[in-house]
Amino acid sequence: MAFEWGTACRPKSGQSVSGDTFVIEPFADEQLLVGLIDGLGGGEEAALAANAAAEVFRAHPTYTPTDLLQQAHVRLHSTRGAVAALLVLSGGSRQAIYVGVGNIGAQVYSTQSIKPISKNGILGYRMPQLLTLRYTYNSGDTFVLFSDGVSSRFALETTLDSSAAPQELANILLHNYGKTTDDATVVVVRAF
Ligand SMILES: [Mn+2]
Repeated sequence: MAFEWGTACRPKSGQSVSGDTFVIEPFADEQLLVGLIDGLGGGEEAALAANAAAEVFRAHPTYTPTDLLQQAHVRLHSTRGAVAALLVLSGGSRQAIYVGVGNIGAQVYSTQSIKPISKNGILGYRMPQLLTLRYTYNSGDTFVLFSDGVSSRFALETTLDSSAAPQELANILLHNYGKTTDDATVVVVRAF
């Protein structure tokens, strides 16, 4: 098993549906497609947009992140739009590829300097020039993707146990850093 993961998600206070969603799709030989999507606004309409993007990503995990985001951009024209980040991990070569559009956070716990950033934009409305970031990771590195309903302050927290089991870490991050004023989602993947 090349990857372990955990996820935690909760809707904005007072909403029953989250406008955030995620994709974790193993494919090919020890590869993993990880996606986090935040539909604009909240509730059902936001969920509709986020789920449309998630469907595109799940349908073709072997496509490049750039192709997937372009496809989602077209697919989301008739929706509220969404922001999204994609991470592709290759277990054999320990390669990580990251491409993000809009405000999705990425924090990587590694001895390597892996600091993914996204370009401003909105799938369905305004596609930026996509930036494909490539890294080599170490066995045991931990990748955290989070929506803007989670405060990025956790990345500065020195007492946080980033080596905790992925599901435990996802729960802790959502509980301690989730904002009640927005949908909040954390995806944690440990790669070996
Ligand atoms: Mn949000």
